[in-house]
Amino acid sequence: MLLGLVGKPSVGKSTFFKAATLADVEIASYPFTTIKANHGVGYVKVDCIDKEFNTQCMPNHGFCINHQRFVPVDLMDVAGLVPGASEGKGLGNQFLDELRQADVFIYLIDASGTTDENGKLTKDYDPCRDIEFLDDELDKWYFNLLGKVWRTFARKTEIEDLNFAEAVAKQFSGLKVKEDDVKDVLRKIGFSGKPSLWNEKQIMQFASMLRKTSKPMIIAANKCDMENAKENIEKMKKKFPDYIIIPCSADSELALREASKHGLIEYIPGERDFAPNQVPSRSERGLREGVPSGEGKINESKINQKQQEALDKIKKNVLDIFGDTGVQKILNTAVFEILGYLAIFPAGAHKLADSKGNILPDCFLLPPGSTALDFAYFLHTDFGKNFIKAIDARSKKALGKDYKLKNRDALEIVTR
Ligand SMILES: Nc1nc2c(ncn2[C@@H]2O[C@H](COP(=O)(O)OP(=O)(O)OP(=O)(O)O)[C@@H](O)[C@H]2O)c(=O)[nH]1
Ligand SMILES: [Mg+2]
Repeated sequence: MLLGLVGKPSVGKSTFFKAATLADVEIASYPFTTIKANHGVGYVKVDCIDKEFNTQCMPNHGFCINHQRFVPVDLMDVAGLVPGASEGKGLGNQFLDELRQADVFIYLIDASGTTDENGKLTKDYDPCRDIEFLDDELDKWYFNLLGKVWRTFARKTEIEDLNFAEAVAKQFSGLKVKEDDVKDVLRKIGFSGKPSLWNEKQIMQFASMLRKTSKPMIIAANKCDMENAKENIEKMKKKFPDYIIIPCSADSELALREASKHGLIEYIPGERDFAPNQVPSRSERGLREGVPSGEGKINESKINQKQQEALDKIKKNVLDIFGDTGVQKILNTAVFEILGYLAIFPAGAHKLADSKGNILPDCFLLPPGSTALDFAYFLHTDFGKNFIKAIDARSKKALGKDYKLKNRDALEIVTR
């Protein structure tokens, strides 16, 4: 699964990417800092099932803190997109081709209204305009890809009497267009007449709807830590009631994750608070080292005053107002709510460890509608071919091949 970050220059795409992946990427306040795409691994957060089984998991991939399991997902950060990109403005939109395989787009918007449409510093810019032009440029990107081959392609499907939806899905499989998506779009637009005879406006409408279906999106209303952001977010929500808009401060999340990485604080991504990570007080150290202390407890925080002030600001301007920094919520909403993926734990009905003794080593993300048999095939083709039943590790009940998986299922696959 691939999550693609798109947005105009200087909105914080690379900051979001870095906060989510902790990869070393360039971040700067001037437009077009990123030219070459960044690829990395971020994580979605799942309530780990280890707690229910009274144990501690040992993940092969990702990690688990306080029974919160962080499952890897691929993220991509690309160059900034400006209005007129389809006509070659800015860096054009060719770089979007790298995002053809994206399953979902995260639109980064500068909710503070302090960057103009080209990513330059300004005042009182209306962020709603960014949503409009991004939609427009992405539609044009699809239109250009479809339009180039449309007449020849459509005529061929008509002459050869092919199933149109299937043919479209095949032709544009590089865009992750699925047959059901095409059917859905065709039903909604209800054009009569042969597709080879559609006019430009009709092809554009089709391209736009196909884009929205095959690349659903979520809006990260970034820089929510800044003045005016809250008002602007309300405005965006009012103007685009059908869009999922989540306030976000990528910069704050980055600061928290880095502080946590360096042992300054204890912070679990997505939480509404963090705690100072204190070195043992002198009295504790004294006791441990067998030296009588005689002193009261002295808290020696590792955090210096400047760091403390920055953390206080994050708490006051972001966490206390919005509940979290938004980064983790955006990744989770994209994967579990928009795409409807399911987190599934392979687990023996009577043994949670694998052959090496690792407890609940895996948690996999499966597409919506997956069945027990799909899960078996996902694990190994031989498991699929030789499938007898699945066993629910919680209830120990047997489940047939058509059993529809539920989020956080723990299953053993029994084979012949
Ligand atoms: N206040 C605030 N500033 C932020 C936030 N996120 C990013 N920034 C700042 O915005 C500027 C641009 O950030 P980048 O991450 O480089 O933006 P980008 O979208 O990747 O920009 P391009 O690569 O040029 O397209 C930097 O100065 C960041 O520090 C945030 O949540 N709050
Ligand atoms: Mg960048």
